[in-house]
Amino acid sequence: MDAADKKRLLREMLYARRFEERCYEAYVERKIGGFLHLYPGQEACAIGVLEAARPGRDYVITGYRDHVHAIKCGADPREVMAELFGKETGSSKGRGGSMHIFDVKHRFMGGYALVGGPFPLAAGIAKALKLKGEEEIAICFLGDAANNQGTFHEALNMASLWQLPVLYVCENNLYGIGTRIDRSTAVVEQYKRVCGYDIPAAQVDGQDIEKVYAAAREAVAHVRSGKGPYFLELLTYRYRGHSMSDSNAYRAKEEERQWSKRDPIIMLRDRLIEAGQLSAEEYREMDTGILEEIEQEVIPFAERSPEPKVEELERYVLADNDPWVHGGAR
Ligand SMILES: Cc1ncc(C[n+]2csc(CCOP(=O)(O)OP(=O)(O)O)c2C)c(N)n1
Ligand SMILES: [Mg+2]
Repeated sequence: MDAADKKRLLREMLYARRFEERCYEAYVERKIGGFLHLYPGQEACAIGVLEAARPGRDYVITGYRDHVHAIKCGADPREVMAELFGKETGSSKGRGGSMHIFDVKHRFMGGYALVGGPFPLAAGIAKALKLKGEEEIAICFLGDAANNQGTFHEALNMASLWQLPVLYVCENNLYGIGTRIDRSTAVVEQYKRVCGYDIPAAQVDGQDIEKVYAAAREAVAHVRSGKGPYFLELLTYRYRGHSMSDSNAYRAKEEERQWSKRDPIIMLRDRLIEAGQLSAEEYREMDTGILEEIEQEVIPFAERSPEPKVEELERYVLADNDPWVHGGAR
Protein backbone atom coordinates (compact mmCIF):
# COMPACT_ATOMS: atom_id res chain seq x y z
CA MET A 1 0.00 0.00 0.00
CA ASP A 2 1.36 3.44 -0.83
CA ALA A 3 0.86 6.60 1.24
CA ALA A 4 -2.24 7.63 -0.74
CA ASP A 5 -3.91 4.25 -0.09
CA LYS A 6 -3.11 4.47 3.61
CA LYS A 7 -4.55 7.97 3.84
CA ARG A 8 -7.71 6.81 2.09
CA LEU A 9 -8.04 3.95 4.56
CA LEU A 10 -7.48 6.36 7.43
CA ARG A 11 -10.30 8.51 6.08
CA GLU A 12 -12.58 5.51 5.66
CA MET A 13 -11.99 4.41 9.26
CA LEU A 14 -12.50 7.93 10.59
CA TYR A 15 -15.66 8.25 8.51
CA ALA A 16 -16.92 4.97 9.99
CA ARG A 17 -16.15 6.20 13.52
CA ARG A 18 -17.94 9.52 13.03
CA PHE A 19 -20.88 7.87 11.29
CA GLU A 20 -21.37 5.48 14.20
CA GLU A 21 -20.95 8.20 16.81
CA ARG A 22 -23.64 10.22 15.00
CA CYS A 23 -25.92 7.14 15.05
CA TYR A 24 -25.46 7.05 18.83
CA GLU A 25 -26.57 10.69 19.10
CA ALA A 26 -29.53 10.17 16.77
CA TYR A 27 -30.62 7.21 18.90
CA VAL A 28 -30.46 9.31 22.05
CA GLU A 29 -32.51 11.97 20.21
CA ARG A 30 -35.02 9.18 19.43
CA LYS A 31 -34.62 9.60 15.71
CA ILE A 32 -33.44 5.98 15.50
CA GLY A 33 -35.46 3.27 17.22
CA GLY A 34 -35.21 -0.48 17.74
CA PHE A 35 -31.87 -2.21 18.08
CA LEU A 36 -28.58 -0.48 17.36
CA HIS A 37 -25.17 -2.17 17.57
CA LEU A 38 -22.22 0.13 16.96
CA TYR A 39 -18.77 -0.54 15.53
CA PRO A 40 -16.24 1.91 17.10
CA GLY A 41 -12.99 0.12 17.90
CA GLN A 42 -13.40 -2.50 15.18
CA GLU A 43 -13.03 -0.32 12.06
CA ALA A 44 -9.79 -1.91 10.83
CA CYS A 45 -11.54 -5.28 10.54
CA ALA A 46 -14.25 -4.65 7.95
CA ILE A 47 -12.30 -1.95 6.13
CA GLY A 48 -8.96 -3.82 6.10
CA VAL A 49 -10.40 -7.16 4.98
CA LEU A 50 -12.63 -5.72 2.26
CA GLU A 51 -9.81 -3.53 0.97
CA ALA A 52 -8.01 -6.79 0.17
CA ALA A 53 -11.06 -8.15 -1.69
CA ARG A 54 -13.27 -6.66 -4.41
CA PRO A 55 -15.94 -4.75 -2.52
CA GLY A 56 -19.06 -4.36 -4.63
CA ARG A 57 -18.27 -7.50 -6.61
CA ASP A 58 -17.46 -10.15 -4.02
CA TYR A 59 -20.50 -11.18 -1.96
CA VAL A 60 -20.36 -10.01 1.65
CA ILE A 61 -22.57 -11.07 4.53
CA THR A 62 -22.44 -10.33 8.25
CA GLY A 63 -24.40 -10.12 11.50
CA TYR A 64 -26.18 -7.15 13.04
CA ARG A 65 -23.14 -4.84 13.57
CA ASP A 66 -23.32 -4.15 9.88
CA HIS A 67 -23.30 -0.47 8.85
CA VAL A 68 -19.58 -0.18 8.14
CA HIS A 69 -19.41 -3.41 6.14
CA ALA A 70 -22.27 -2.17 3.93
CA ILE A 71 -20.64 1.23 3.37
CA LYS A 72 -17.28 -0.35 2.47
CA CYS A 73 -19.10 -2.52 -0.09
CA GLY A 74 -20.37 0.67 -1.71
CA ALA A 75 -23.71 1.30 -0.02
CA ASP A 76 -24.60 5.00 0.09
CA PRO A 77 -24.14 6.21 3.70
CA ARG A 78 -27.24 8.39 3.24
CA GLU A 79 -29.33 5.31 2.47
CA VAL A 80 -27.84 3.46 5.44
CA MET A 81 -28.70 6.38 7.74
CA ALA A 82 -32.20 6.62 6.22
CA GLU A 83 -32.66 2.92 6.96
CA LEU A 84 -31.78 3.55 10.60
CA PHE A 85 -34.32 6.39 10.62
CA GLY A 86 -36.92 3.93 9.25
CA LYS A 87 -37.45 5.91 6.04
CA GLU A 88 -38.68 4.79 2.61
CA THR A 89 -35.34 5.83 1.03
CA GLY A 90 -33.43 3.46 3.34
CA SER A 91 -31.40 0.60 1.91
CA SER A 92 -34.14 -1.84 3.01
CA LYS A 93 -36.93 0.71 2.39
CA GLY A 94 -37.07 1.48 6.09
CA ARG A 95 -38.45 -1.97 6.92
CA GLY A 96 -35.24 -3.52 8.20
CA GLY A 97 -33.49 -1.08 10.50
CA SER A 98 -29.96 -1.28 11.80
CA MET A 99 -29.63 -5.07 11.86
CA HIS A 100 -30.96 -5.58 8.33
CA ILE A 101 -29.00 -3.34 6.01
CA PHE A 102 -29.06 -4.92 2.54
CA ASP A 103 -27.67 -3.66 -0.76
CA VAL A 104 -27.94 -6.19 -3.53
CA LYS A 105 -26.51 -3.78 -6.12
CA HIS A 106 -23.24 -3.76 -4.21
CA ARG A 107 -23.58 -7.44 -3.30
CA PHE A 108 -23.90 -6.70 0.38
CA MET A 109 -26.16 -9.60 1.34
CA GLY A 110 -27.05 -8.36 4.84
CA GLY A 111 -27.30 -7.67 7.89
CA TYR A 112 -28.71 -10.60 10.03
CA ALA A 113 -30.14 -10.50 13.54
CA LEU A 114 -29.85 -14.25 14.03
CA VAL A 115 -26.48 -15.14 15.50
CA GLY A 116 -25.03 -17.85 13.25
CA GLY A 117 -27.61 -17.23 10.51
CA PRO A 118 -25.14 -16.01 7.86
CA PHE A 119 -22.74 -19.03 7.97
CA PRO A 120 -24.81 -21.43 5.87
CA LEU A 121 -26.04 -18.57 3.66
CA ALA A 122 -22.41 -17.70 2.87
CA ALA A 123 -21.69 -21.34 2.06
CA GLY A 124 -24.77 -21.36 -0.20
CA ILE A 125 -23.64 -18.24 -2.03
CA ALA A 126 -20.19 -19.79 -2.44
CA LYS A 127 -21.74 -23.02 -3.75
CA ALA A 128 -23.66 -21.02 -6.37
CA LEU A 129 -20.50 -19.13 -7.37
CA LYS A 130 -18.61 -22.38 -7.75
CA LEU A 131 -21.35 -24.02 -9.81
CA LYS A 132 -21.45 -21.01 -12.12
CA GLY A 133 -17.67 -20.91 -12.36
CA GLU A 134 -17.54 -17.27 -11.24
CA GLU A 135 -14.40 -15.50 -10.11
CA GLU A 136 -16.09 -13.83 -7.17
CA ILE A 137 -15.91 -15.17 -3.63
CA ALA A 138 -18.15 -15.01 -0.57
CA ILE A 139 -16.93 -13.28 2.58
CA CYS A 140 -18.74 -13.95 5.83
CA PHE A 141 -18.02 -11.85 8.92
CA LEU A 142 -18.93 -13.28 12.30
CA GLY A 143 -18.49 -12.72 16.02
CA ASP A 144 -16.56 -14.80 18.53
CA ALA A 145 -19.71 -15.96 20.35
CA ALA A 146 -21.44 -16.86 17.10
CA ASN A 147 -18.90 -19.64 16.58
CA ASN A 148 -20.66 -21.70 19.23
CA GLN A 149 -23.79 -21.98 17.10
CA GLY A 150 -24.38 -25.35 15.43
CA THR A 151 -24.65 -23.64 12.06
CA PHE A 152 -20.96 -22.67 12.29
CA HIS A 153 -19.86 -26.30 12.42
CA GLU A 154 -22.40 -27.50 9.86
CA ALA A 155 -21.49 -24.77 7.37
CA LEU A 156 -17.74 -25.12 7.78
CA ASN A 157 -17.92 -28.87 7.32
CA MET A 158 -19.76 -28.50 4.01
CA ALA A 159 -17.59 -25.58 2.91
CA SER A 160 -14.50 -27.71 3.37
CA LEU A 161 -15.99 -30.88 1.92
CA TRP A 162 -17.10 -29.06 -1.22
CA GLN A 163 -14.04 -26.75 -1.29
CA LEU A 164 -16.25 -23.68 -1.53
CA PRO A 165 -14.89 -20.20 -2.29
CA VAL A 166 -15.77 -18.65 1.05
CA LEU A 167 -13.71 -16.64 3.51
CA TYR A 168 -14.93 -16.64 7.11
CA VAL A 169 -13.68 -13.66 9.11
CA CYS A 170 -14.10 -13.83 12.87
CA GLU A 171 -14.06 -10.43 14.57
CA ASN A 172 -13.03 -11.62 18.02
CA ASN A 173 -13.86 -8.73 20.34
CA LEU A 174 -13.67 -11.01 23.40
CA TYR A 175 -17.34 -10.64 24.36
CA GLY A 176 -20.73 -11.98 23.34
CA ILE A 177 -23.08 -9.39 24.85
CA GLY A 178 -21.91 -9.34 28.51
CA THR A 179 -20.16 -12.72 28.57
CA ARG A 180 -16.41 -12.83 28.25
CA ILE A 181 -15.17 -15.42 25.78
CA ASP A 182 -13.38 -17.60 28.37
CA ARG A 183 -16.67 -18.07 30.20
CA SER A 184 -18.51 -19.35 27.12
CA THR A 185 -15.98 -21.04 24.89
CA ALA A 186 -13.68 -24.00 25.52
CA VAL A 187 -11.10 -23.00 22.91
CA VAL A 188 -10.76 -19.23 23.04
CA GLU A 189 -8.38 -18.89 20.11
CA GLN A 190 -10.94 -19.09 17.37
CA TYR A 191 -8.61 -19.89 14.49
CA LYS A 192 -7.71 -23.17 16.18
CA ARG A 193 -11.29 -24.34 16.11
CA VAL A 194 -11.45 -24.94 12.37
CA CYS A 195 -8.61 -27.48 12.15
CA GLY A 196 -11.27 -30.18 12.67
CA TYR A 197 -12.58 -29.26 9.22
CA ASP A 198 -9.12 -29.04 7.67
CA ILE A 199 -9.61 -25.35 6.85
CA PRO A 200 -6.46 -23.19 6.78
CA ALA A 201 -6.62 -20.39 9.31
CA ALA A 202 -4.68 -17.44 10.69
CA GLN A 203 -4.93 -15.07 13.65
CA VAL A 204 -3.94 -11.42 13.33
CA ASP A 205 -4.03 -8.13 15.24
CA GLY A 206 -7.37 -6.62 14.25
CA GLN A 207 -6.37 -3.12 15.42
CA ASP A 208 -3.58 -2.70 12.90
CA ILE A 209 -5.16 -2.20 9.48
CA GLU A 210 -1.92 -2.87 7.63
CA LYS A 211 -1.64 -6.28 9.28
CA VAL A 212 -5.32 -7.00 8.64
CA TYR A 213 -4.89 -6.05 4.99
CA ALA A 214 -1.78 -8.21 4.55
CA ALA A 215 -3.41 -11.26 6.16
CA ALA A 216 -6.64 -10.73 4.23
CA ARG A 217 -4.76 -10.52 0.93
CA GLU A 218 -3.34 -13.98 1.54
CA ALA A 219 -6.70 -15.31 2.65
CA VAL A 220 -8.54 -13.85 -0.36
CA ALA A 221 -5.87 -15.11 -2.77
CA HIS A 222 -6.22 -18.61 -1.31
CA VAL A 223 -10.01 -18.63 -1.68
CA ARG A 224 -10.04 -17.03 -5.12
CA SER A 225 -7.52 -19.48 -6.49
CA GLY A 226 -9.96 -22.33 -5.93
CA LYS A 227 -8.23 -23.88 -2.92
CA GLY A 228 -11.40 -23.82 -0.82
CA PRO A 229 -12.41 -21.94 2.33
CA TYR A 230 -10.20 -19.99 4.72
CA PHE A 231 -10.74 -18.73 8.27
CA LEU A 232 -9.24 -15.46 9.48
CA GLU A 233 -9.43 -14.42 13.14
CA LEU A 234 -8.99 -10.73 13.98
CA LEU A 235 -8.30 -9.75 17.59
CA THR A 236 -10.27 -6.60 18.28
CA TYR A 237 -12.40 -4.74 20.82
CA ARG A 238 -15.64 -2.79 20.76
CA TYR A 239 -15.59 0.46 22.69
CA ARG A 240 -19.28 0.73 23.45
CA GLY A 241 -21.70 -1.71 25.01
CA HIS A 242 -23.06 -4.58 22.95
CA SER A 243 -26.03 -2.48 21.84
CA MET A 244 -27.68 0.75 22.93
CA SER A 245 -29.52 -1.10 25.67
CA ASP A 246 -26.29 -2.41 27.24
CA SER A 247 -24.87 -0.37 30.10
CA ASN A 248 -21.47 -2.01 29.56
CA ALA A 249 -20.92 -2.61 33.29
CA TYR A 250 -19.20 -5.99 33.00
CA ARG A 251 -15.79 -4.97 31.65
CA ALA A 252 -12.85 -3.76 33.74
CA LYS A 253 -12.06 -0.09 33.08
CA GLU A 254 -8.38 -1.00 32.95
CA GLU A 255 -9.07 -3.47 30.13
CA GLU A 256 -10.93 -0.77 28.21
CA ARG A 257 -8.06 1.67 28.78
CA GLN A 258 -5.49 -0.80 27.47
CA TRP A 259 -7.46 -1.39 24.29
CA SER A 260 -8.07 2.31 23.70
CA LYS A 261 -4.28 2.74 23.51
CA ARG A 262 -4.39 0.53 20.43
CA ASP A 263 -7.03 2.47 18.57
CA PRO A 264 -6.92 1.52 14.86
CA ILE A 265 -7.37 5.11 13.67
CA ILE A 266 -4.84 6.70 16.02
CA MET A 267 -2.27 3.98 15.28
CA LEU A 268 -2.44 4.52 11.51
CA ARG A 269 -2.60 8.31 11.89
CA ASP A 270 0.52 8.42 14.08
CA ARG A 271 2.40 6.09 11.76
CA LEU A 272 1.63 8.34 8.79
CA ILE A 273 2.64 11.45 10.74
CA GLU A 274 5.92 9.84 11.85
CA ALA A 275 6.69 8.87 8.26
CA GLY A 276 6.09 12.47 7.18
CA GLN A 277 3.16 11.37 5.00
CA LEU A 278 0.50 13.30 6.92
CA SER A 279 0.44 16.46 9.01
CA ALA A 280 -1.65 17.06 12.12
CA GLU A 281 -3.34 19.88 10.22
CA GLU A 282 -4.27 17.59 7.32
CA TYR A 283 -5.76 15.11 9.77
CA ARG A 284 -7.87 17.85 11.42
CA GLU A 285 -9.11 18.97 8.00
CA MET A 286 -9.98 15.37 7.13
CA ASP A 287 -11.99 15.07 10.33
CA THR A 288 -13.78 18.39 9.83
CA GLY A 289 -14.66 17.43 6.26
CA ILE A 290 -16.15 14.15 7.42
CA LEU A 291 -18.20 15.77 10.18
CA GLU A 292 -19.53 18.33 7.70
CA GLU A 293 -20.43 15.67 5.16
CA ILE A 294 -22.37 13.67 7.74
CA GLU A 295 -24.12 16.76 9.12
CA GLN A 296 -24.88 18.41 5.78
CA GLU A 297 -25.60 15.44 3.52
CA VAL A 298 -26.24 12.23 5.46
CA ILE A 299 -28.43 13.39 8.34
CA PRO A 300 -30.60 15.85 6.32
CA PHE A 301 -31.24 13.15 3.68
CA ALA A 302 -32.46 10.74 6.38
CA GLU A 303 -34.46 13.42 8.15
CA ARG A 304 -36.21 14.78 5.06
CA SER A 305 -37.03 11.41 3.52
CA PRO A 306 -40.64 10.20 3.77
CA GLU A 307 -41.85 7.49 6.13
CA PRO A 308 -43.05 4.27 4.45
CA LYS A 309 -46.79 4.42 3.75
CA VAL A 310 -49.05 2.48 6.10
CA GLU A 311 -50.95 1.06 3.08
CA GLU A 312 -47.67 -0.52 1.97
CA LEU A 313 -47.07 -2.36 5.24
CA GLU A 314 -47.18 -5.75 3.51
CA ARG A 315 -45.15 -4.75 0.46
CA TYR A 316 -41.77 -6.53 0.15
CA VAL A 317 -42.91 -9.42 2.33
CA LEU A 318 -41.49 -12.30 0.33
CA ALA A 319 -44.17 -14.93 0.90
CA ASP A 320 -47.40 -14.56 -1.04
CA ASN A 321 -49.62 -14.11 1.98
CA ASP A 322 -52.70 -12.77 0.23
CA PRO A 323 -54.90 -15.84 0.93
CA TRP A 324 -54.09 -15.52 4.60
CA VAL A 325 -54.67 -11.82 4.82
CA HIS A 326 -57.89 -11.87 2.81
CA GLY A 327 -59.39 -14.93 4.46
CA GLY A 328 -58.68 -17.36 1.61
CA ALA A 329 -58.26 -21.13 1.94
CA ARG A 330 -55.15 -22.39 3.73
C1 LIG B 1 -29.85 -17.42 17.28
C2 LIG B 1 -29.62 -16.31 18.24
N1 LIG B 1 -29.37 -16.61 19.54
C3 LIG B 1 -29.15 -15.61 20.44
C4 LIG B 1 -29.20 -14.29 20.03
C5 LIG B 1 -28.96 -13.18 21.04
N2 LIG B 1 -27.67 -12.57 20.81
C6 LIG B 1 -27.57 -11.41 20.14
S1 LIG B 1 -25.99 -10.93 19.98
C7 LIG B 1 -25.39 -12.24 20.83
C8 LIG B 1 -23.92 -12.40 21.09
C9 LIG B 1 -23.08 -12.44 19.87
O1 LIG B 1 -21.74 -12.10 20.15
P1 LIG B 1 -20.61 -12.17 19.06
O2 LIG B 1 -20.88 -13.27 18.11
O3 LIG B 1 -19.32 -12.23 19.78
O4 LIG B 1 -20.76 -10.80 18.26
P2 LIG B 1 -20.48 -9.30 18.74
O5 LIG B 1 -21.77 -8.76 19.25
O6 LIG B 1 -19.43 -9.33 19.77
O7 LIG B 1 -20.07 -8.55 17.51
C10 LIG B 1 -26.44 -13.06 21.23
C11 LIG B 1 -26.27 -14.29 22.01
C12 LIG B 1 -29.48 -14.03 18.67
N3 LIG B 1 -29.54 -12.79 18.20
N4 LIG B 1 -29.66 -15.06 17.80
MG1 LIG C 1 -18.00 -10.76 20.24
